[in-house]
Amino acid sequence: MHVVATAGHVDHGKSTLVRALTGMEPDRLEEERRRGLTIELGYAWTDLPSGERLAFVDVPGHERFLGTMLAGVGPVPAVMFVVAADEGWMPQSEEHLVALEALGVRHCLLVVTRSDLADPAPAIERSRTRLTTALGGRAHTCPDAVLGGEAGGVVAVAVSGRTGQGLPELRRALDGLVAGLPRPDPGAAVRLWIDRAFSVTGSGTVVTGTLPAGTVSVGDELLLAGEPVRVRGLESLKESRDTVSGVARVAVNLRGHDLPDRGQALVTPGGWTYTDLVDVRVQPVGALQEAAGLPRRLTVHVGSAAVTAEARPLGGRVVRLRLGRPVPLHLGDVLLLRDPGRAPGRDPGRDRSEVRVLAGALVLDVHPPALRRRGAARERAALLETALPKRAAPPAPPALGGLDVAFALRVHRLLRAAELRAMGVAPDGPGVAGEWYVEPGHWEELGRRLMEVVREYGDGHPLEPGMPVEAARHELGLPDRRLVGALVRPPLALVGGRIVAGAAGLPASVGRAVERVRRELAARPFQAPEAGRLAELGLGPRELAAAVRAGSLLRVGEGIVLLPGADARAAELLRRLPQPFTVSQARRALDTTRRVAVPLLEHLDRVGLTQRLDEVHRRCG
Ligand SMILES: Nc1nc2c(ncn2[C@@H]2O[C@H](COP(=O)(O)OP(=O)(O)OP(=O)(O)O)[C@@H](O)[C@H]2O)c(=O)[nH]1
Ligand SMILES: [Mg+2]
Repeated sequence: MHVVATAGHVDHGKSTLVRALTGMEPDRLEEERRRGLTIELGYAWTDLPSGERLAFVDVPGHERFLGTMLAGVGPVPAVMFVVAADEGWMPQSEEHLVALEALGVRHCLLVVTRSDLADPAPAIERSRTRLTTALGGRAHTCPDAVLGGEAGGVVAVAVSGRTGQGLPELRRALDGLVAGLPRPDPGAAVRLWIDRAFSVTGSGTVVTGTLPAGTVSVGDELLLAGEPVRVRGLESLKESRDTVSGVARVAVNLRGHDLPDRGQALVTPGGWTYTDLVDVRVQPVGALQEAAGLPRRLTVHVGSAAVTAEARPLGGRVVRLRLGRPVPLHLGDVLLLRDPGRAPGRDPGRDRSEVRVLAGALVLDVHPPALRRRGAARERAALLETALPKRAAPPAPPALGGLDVAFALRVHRLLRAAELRAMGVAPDGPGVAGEWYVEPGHWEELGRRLMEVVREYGDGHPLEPGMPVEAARHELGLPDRRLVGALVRPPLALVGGRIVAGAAGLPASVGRAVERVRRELAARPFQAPEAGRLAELGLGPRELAAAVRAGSLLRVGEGIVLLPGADARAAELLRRLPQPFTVSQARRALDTTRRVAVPLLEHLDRVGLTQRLDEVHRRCG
């Protein structure tokens, strides 16, 4: 199935055309039929010559219902743009076009109707030029844009909804339009913006919307305004279904739930970030010249939602929006910014041709940090601009925005897999540690800083056997110890919960051998490797001397090496013995042999950690 929305000035014949194409009545309300005016969104569908099923979301053209028009167009990938031959391009034609431009809708078919009343040629000419400049002008961002005709502009069809003239051509053109639409991912996270909610006797609450991608099935648990709800039943185009994948019109039964408002969304748990603070990159459209000219108070439209917002320009085109309520968003979502200042009808002095749509806004961050320092706003704007992939020409639809895991990490440096998923940029490979993903340059920098802090710690605490992992985590400002663990690479080593600066400056093969010794010592701290073992590892007197100089090993006697700090640790154990003690008692306490115990005790005597009392006795502490 495909879904296409209508667009165009009031009374230009949108609903008449939908009726003629589908045989269904898009204007369901009695008031609509009485006034001959669309007020609410209308739904109808037909089968095209190719056999593809096409559903229409018919929008109102009256300027007062712009919000409803945007709710209809918001989640829909393509538009049938209707212009009356006898009236030509009109203010809401322009306003709707500017909205499509802002939203990044690039799939558009021009239909000049009421051709029985006037020659369609002038209206085609004027509208085609305008549509092509606004939408086709950025065709390089959308290679499959529906362009056509000799001039390479938007495809145009002349019809009459009254006489039926041109309808077969229109059906074929619609087939061409939907054939060019991207195939959405059925595995994508679901976000069904609710455009209608009602109660059905016996079934309870039903909500409807356009599902742009992903799959909804009966029994699924989704979130509605952050609260879990169960899908009790499902329909698409009046047919009962067990499962529906986008693009599709769907009606979801949420038995027992209160009636939600339009603009709420049903979403996959964990698939979206609910946020009321976003940093965006603004693309002015219509009359707005630059981001700095945005009014402070705005209405933000996304999907079928319209929320109030306060805008704070951060620098260049980057703007921070504080939304009136949290909405589920992804990086790369496109918001439409509208001036709420002058509501139509309430301000008779308003120029009726004025377009209230101001800009499209590409969501760059759904978790922006607080900006406290002077200059922080500018730095933030610069960071976001430089993190953007170079080829992107935002705002563009998500698939075209090119915002991916790498972008999110350039902005945040360090994120959990779940956070990335909720931002809409699910990682495909493994992280650096557990669920953590880190920007590669930052990871390298952290590795260098860890080396530094471990060295500094060693200098400040010469008697300790290395830096505790928790102290390093704190020093580097990391949120998880596992990250520190993953950063420990030679010449650093993890020994008994501490990080020791290993064989820095040694040749790689020696470094590796020293690491082996250090690992063995970590398990049995006072069982110094025997001469045979050292020889086997290629560690002769010269190599051992270098390792000792590098601070990787501690030499306590001829050919006897232990981990740095082993002497302090030995003193700690010896202090607990009944004083004075003998070599044998020390040997047992340290779980070692005389081969090590004797030179180690002599070393302890030398550094003052033990005192020799006579031939057999020593004291410690
Ligand atoms: N002669 C003629 N009249 C038409 C044609 N299409 C629509 N009309 C008339 O134009 C008027 C408006 O038609 P609608 O289809 O309601 O227009 P609309 O664009 O849906 O209007 P809104 O939804 O309110 O924006 C109606 O009186 C229709 O009968 C056409 O092709 N030829
Ligand atoms: Mg209508």
